[in-house]
Amino acid sequence: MSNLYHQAKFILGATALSQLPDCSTEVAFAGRSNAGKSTALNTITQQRKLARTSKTPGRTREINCFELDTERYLIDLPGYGYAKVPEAMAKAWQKTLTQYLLERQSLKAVFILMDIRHPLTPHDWSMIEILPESVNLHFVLTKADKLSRSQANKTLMSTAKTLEKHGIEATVQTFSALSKDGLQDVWDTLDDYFKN
Ligand SMILES: Nc1nc2c(ncn2[C@@H]2O[C@H](COP(=O)(O)OP(=O)(O)OP(=O)(O)O)[C@@H](O)[C@H]2O)c(=O)[nH]1
Ligand SMILES: [Mg+2]
Repeated sequence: MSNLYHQAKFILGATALSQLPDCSTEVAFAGRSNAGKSTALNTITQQRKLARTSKTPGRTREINCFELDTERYLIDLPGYGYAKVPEAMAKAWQKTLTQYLLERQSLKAVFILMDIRHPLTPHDWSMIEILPESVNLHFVLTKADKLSRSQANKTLMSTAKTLEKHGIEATVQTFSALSKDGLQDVWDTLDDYFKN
């Protein structure tokens, strides 16, 4: 079903929940600043310039909405935990994000992207704690190319174990935008969420 993702189109960058158009199913990409959310979206949609990426953390400031078709959206969320964002702005953003996660009716799943070298930071835990049980959770360990395959697998196992220990129901995978490792897993997972 990768064709569905290839046809993704940017529709708008929202600063408030009320600006987001209605759809029936959406999957949001969340994670720390610089985790690779926008890059992953570009890889998944096979469009190099769909979502803006940057070496500077804090690039994505709005809830960016990409339409696959009129009923299905992919959402690129601004990263959390970027120290250089002024406190007032970080607080305002936290409020919008919380509201989005709790109130967005069409939100089927959240992908939490984490740099494989820094999994499950305190900011990630705060995010996990906000999520209502009705929303599915899928973890993507990004930049897997930065580690050897065996190191990457080790982190995959330990992350899954830690989540299980905390009673968090979620799936976990590794991913690299560079090598495309894990791309098919992302497509398969999205297909499942968008199926019904
Ligand atoms: N080596 C490697 N670098 C990556 C990968 N994915 C992303 N990067 C790099 O990580 C940096 C951040 O990527 P972005 O996609 O802009 O990160 P983001 O999570 O959208 O960041 P914010 O918008 O600030 O929240 C960029 O320099 C990317 O080139 C990957 O799979 N491998
Ligand atoms: Mg981004």
